[in-house]
Amino acid sequence: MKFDVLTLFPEMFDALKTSIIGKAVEKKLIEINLVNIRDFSKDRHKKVDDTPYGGGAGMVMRPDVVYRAFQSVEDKKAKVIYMSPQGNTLNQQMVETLSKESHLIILCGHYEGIDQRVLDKIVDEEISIGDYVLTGGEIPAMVLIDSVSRYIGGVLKQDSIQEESFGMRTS
Ligand code: 4FM
Repeated sequence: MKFDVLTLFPEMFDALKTSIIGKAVEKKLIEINLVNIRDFSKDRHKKVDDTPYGGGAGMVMRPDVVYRAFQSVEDKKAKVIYMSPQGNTLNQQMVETLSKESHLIILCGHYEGIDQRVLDKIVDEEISIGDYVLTGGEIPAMVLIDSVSRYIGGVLKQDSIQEESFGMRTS
């Protein structure tokens, strides 16, 4: 399984280097490629935010910058996921379904969100980790990577997936 993560804060994902996910990367069972959206700003000041198209309060991430970051990893076979409180709430069934994909591209939003025009163009599925608002999609992306990776063969020691689900209803 390959994960490409489009983010303004790639350093946050250092947390995944420890523990079981770090081991899975070392063993090449999963691959996590971090793409810094800011690298795709053409502005001299590396600006990535803008006032919303059509008006409104706050700032959104610029669609052109997000789109160029996406194009750097674009793959027709990949599923593109946007982490947002407006998405479908993640559950174990969705995690299991996503683990059958070969390539996930995860977009992490900041500010008041991402310009809707680029979301409409590139995103296949909007997913939330719960009904609360965070400052960014990075922690949700880590939750998604961690939960999905447990289903990849060899990541957990044998039988753990079922055993650890004993106390929980997954259907
Ligand atoms: C906040 C993204 C506002 C977009 C965020 C907007 C979140 C969540 C989350 C930050 N992501 N589950 N809850 N992201 O709060 O997934 Cl507009």
